[in-house]
Amino acid sequence: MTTSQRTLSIIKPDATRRNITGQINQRFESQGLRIVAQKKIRLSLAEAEKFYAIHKERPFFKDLCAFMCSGPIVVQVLEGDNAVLLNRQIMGATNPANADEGTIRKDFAESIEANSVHGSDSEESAHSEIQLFFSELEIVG
Ligand code: IDP
Ligand code: MG
Repeated sequence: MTTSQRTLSIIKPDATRRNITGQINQRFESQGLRIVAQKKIRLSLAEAEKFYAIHKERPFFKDLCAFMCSGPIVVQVLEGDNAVLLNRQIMGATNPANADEGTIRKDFAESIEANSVHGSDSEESAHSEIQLFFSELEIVG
């Protein structure tokens, strides 16, 4: 059974810096995800801390938030069948050393922190993460 879903994706500062947002978007589009909202923004430290609040006790939290503010990011809503899981597969494992061949993180990530993309990990987090960045009027399916 297939279910159309939406998920939040972020192209992180390491990727915008290297001018590879188009190459990353090509991975989504060629594998069945549609970009139904997209904008380039720069996060404040407070916004990065809010977005990654779930990780606030982790040792890498401070560095991660500083990294996410270090340059522009592209936030986007991806839509398609099983979009949450499909996007996680297209992204690959958090640590590029463990990522499968042909995934975005395997091919583009610089490190476990600067790993080029974020993708929601469940339908619930997709819903709240999309609301954090987009109004319904900005999402055009
Ligand atoms: P995910 O992005 O694959 O869902 P999470 O465990 O949710 O991975 O971690 C969020 C982000 O925090 C990762 O994408 C990565 O940028 C960073 N991160 C995760 N683990 C580490 C680590 O051990 N060292 C440094 N940064 C990390
Ligand atoms: Mg995560």
